[in-house]
Amino acid sequence: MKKIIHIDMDCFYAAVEMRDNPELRNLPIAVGGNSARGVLSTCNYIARQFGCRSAMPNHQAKKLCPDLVIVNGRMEVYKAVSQHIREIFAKYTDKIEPLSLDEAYLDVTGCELFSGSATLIAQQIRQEIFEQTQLTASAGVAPNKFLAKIASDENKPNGQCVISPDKVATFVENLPLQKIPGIGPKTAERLAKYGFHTCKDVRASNIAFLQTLLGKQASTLFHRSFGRDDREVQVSRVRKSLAVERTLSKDIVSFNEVEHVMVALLPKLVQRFNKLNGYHIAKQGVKLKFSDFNQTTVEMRSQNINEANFIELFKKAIERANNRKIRLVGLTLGFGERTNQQQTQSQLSFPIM
Ligand code: TTP
Ligand code: MG
Repeated sequence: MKKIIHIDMDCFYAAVEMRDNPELRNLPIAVGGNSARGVLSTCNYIARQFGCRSAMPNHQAKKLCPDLVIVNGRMEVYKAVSQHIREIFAKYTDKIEPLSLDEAYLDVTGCELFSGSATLIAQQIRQEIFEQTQLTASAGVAPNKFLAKIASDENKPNGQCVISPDKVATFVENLPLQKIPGIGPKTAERLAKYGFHTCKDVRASNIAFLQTLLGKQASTLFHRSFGRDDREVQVSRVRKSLAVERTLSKDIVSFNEVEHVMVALLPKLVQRFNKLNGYHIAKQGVKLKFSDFNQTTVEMRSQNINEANFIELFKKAIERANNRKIRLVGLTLGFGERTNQQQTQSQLSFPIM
């Protein structure tokens, strides 16, 4: 039986801003860009009471909460804090899988501290994070990754939740399906139409029927509904690239349509890149998949995320369409050897979303 801790910082970017600017502490605040197209990266818990959420357009958030203070993000500070909390994790275990700047799985199965009590280890890690960074974290403690992740959300902010092996069955039974990572709102809605609301409903069904609704996802959902997850904590490897792509609901043909999709994908690429720590860009690339399922990629050297470069690359890629329609549009970044100087350059040369 494994002991997994999932740690997740509370309203991370916003918490850092409140820490560094005490005037903001009792106000509803959000972190985001100031551009007209801007969306919130996150917001503090005061703003959440008004309904503000991550990824919400600025103007919509302002409507819900007219006093909302939107501050610019400072990625370099968030990255430094992220590095700091990872150093704290490393004191407890070397089996650490970071999921983003503010979130990680820790496997503490072999850890002898506190007579091996994962509950007390999690408590201690959160306390150490608070003492060293003045920021709060929440934790989930469970026998596997899936349950630990759900648990860390249960008592947010500044709380923790333990699902001991004997509690797994009861916890999972009444778990709403949309709480399961990987089950998005649309999938949950589809499942609900067939009477699947909680894990109990899924358990009473079978993989074959679930497959007709979910395809490949069915078997995972079936196992999760019994609280089963045998995925190991993956100690992170060096990344060579990052890609975001979109399969279109309807095939497209024109360059303008491709450009339109690119504009929608770009903030996602920037956001995913911002969440990585210590990578510097060496290449930009694009990908098109055609209606016959063949695909083409074009790339160029680049040290930052440059919109004009993507446009040039798509112009080249679309020349290869030969009357085929386009079913998928993708953007990629290739990473090179890390040097501190280049890293700083690339961080400064694109907007923080
Ligand atoms: P989360 O852990 O999802 O959110 P959070 O830490 O702000 O709030 P919570 O207390 O619910 O955990 O994401 C961590 C950071 O990642 C968040 O502070 C900002 C950034 N982020 C974005 O930039 N865009 C997004 O859509 C999301 C979800 C997060
Ligand atoms: Mg968080």
